[in-house]
Amino acid sequence: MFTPVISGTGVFTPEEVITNDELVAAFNAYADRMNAANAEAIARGEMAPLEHSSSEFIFKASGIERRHVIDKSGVLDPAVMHPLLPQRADGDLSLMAEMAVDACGKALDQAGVAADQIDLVICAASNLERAYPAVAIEIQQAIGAGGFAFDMNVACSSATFGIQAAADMLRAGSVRKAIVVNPEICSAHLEWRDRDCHFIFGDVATATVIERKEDTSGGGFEILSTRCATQYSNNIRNNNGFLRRSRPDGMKDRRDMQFMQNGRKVFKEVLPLVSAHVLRHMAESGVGSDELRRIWLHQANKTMNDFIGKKVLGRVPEAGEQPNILQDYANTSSAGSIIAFAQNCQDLKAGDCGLICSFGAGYSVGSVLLRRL
Ligand code: CO8
Repeated sequence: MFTPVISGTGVFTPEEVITNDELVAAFNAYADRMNAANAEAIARGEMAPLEHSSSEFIFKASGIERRHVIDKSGVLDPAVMHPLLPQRADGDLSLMAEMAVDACGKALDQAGVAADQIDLVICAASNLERAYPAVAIEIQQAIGAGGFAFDMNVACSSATFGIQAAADMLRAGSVRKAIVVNPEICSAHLEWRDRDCHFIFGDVATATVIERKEDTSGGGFEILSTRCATQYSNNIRNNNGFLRRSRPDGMKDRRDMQFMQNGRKVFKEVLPLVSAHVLRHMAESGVGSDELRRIWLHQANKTMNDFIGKKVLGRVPEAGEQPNILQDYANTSSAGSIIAFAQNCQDLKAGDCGLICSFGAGYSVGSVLLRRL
């Protein structure tokens, strides 16, 4: 058995930023247009008017201040309300692969690994921009990796589930160097016209290089153990899929073809699931709360993270122990906990333990216990 080590991470951050104020101004302009266009139906009581969104609510409910997106022009145009992402020719690099190549390049540089040494590429994300060929295989070719590649989707837990898959293959010896990459174009499956969720997501890509311990020059993070768990729930759902066109109403603008959630229920049901999962994982691995120097959590909601941090550590986390990045990135699905890790791990000392944990649709929870080398 070999020991897997995270030796590098990379983050691709889109240049365009939407602040809460910009987002709310666009949403409110859209709501006003809709209300004006449907004034008679509203007056007859056949339709409820759309209510305004507010920056204060968004910050208070989520902790989000801004988000990066691939295209802000369409999202902020009240007549469009979605990103404008032109269809690319089949011979061109796809958008997910383009984001992934940038993140992979940064992760490989940090690890000091040449792309042609990689023999496993996992593209793990909440949604793939096409059914096949696998985006991972396109990324494999674009970066010049060898071996094999495949896609996987466990929504917000895709990165940790991908890390477990790669780490297990590394342990068994079937691969030598892996990269798990998470290109998340959440802006394209968010319903920007729904006040309840229009503020939640942003775009980003992260990449994580995993190698055998004996192949690294030190300084990485040994993967002590991983745990994944799932429990079926309809509370976070997106019905878009290839069956859409075969349904009689297939081409209609159906709300269920974008991200939908029952946020309150998710909040209440996922918190105990995650806390119990992490505490069990730590107990089984013989790592006590007092040994945990850092927790890099999924970035969906600040109150949620504060709660989980307190449960896991058994006290209110001190500043920096449980870093949040969602104020700058919003929820970036599977990439969130990896951004938090990538941007807040280098100050840990040899022997320090930390835990990456993601959770989301499915429901799904994935945790990765690490020790700094
Ligand atoms: N502005 C002003 N008021 C608002 C707004 C708004 N934008 N939105 C809602 N309100 C109002 C509501 O109407 C409600 O009013 P009333 O009390 O009169 O009914 C009031 O504010 C409170 O509403 P909520 O109870 O909904 O507000 P919450 O405090 O629960 O906050 C959150 C809403 C932030 C959504 C919160 O419930 C939350 O964070 N829940 C957990 C979310 C979560 O973790 N989801 C994870 C899903 S992501 C995942 O797994 C990956 C999916 C794939 C990625 C998809 C990419 C697009």
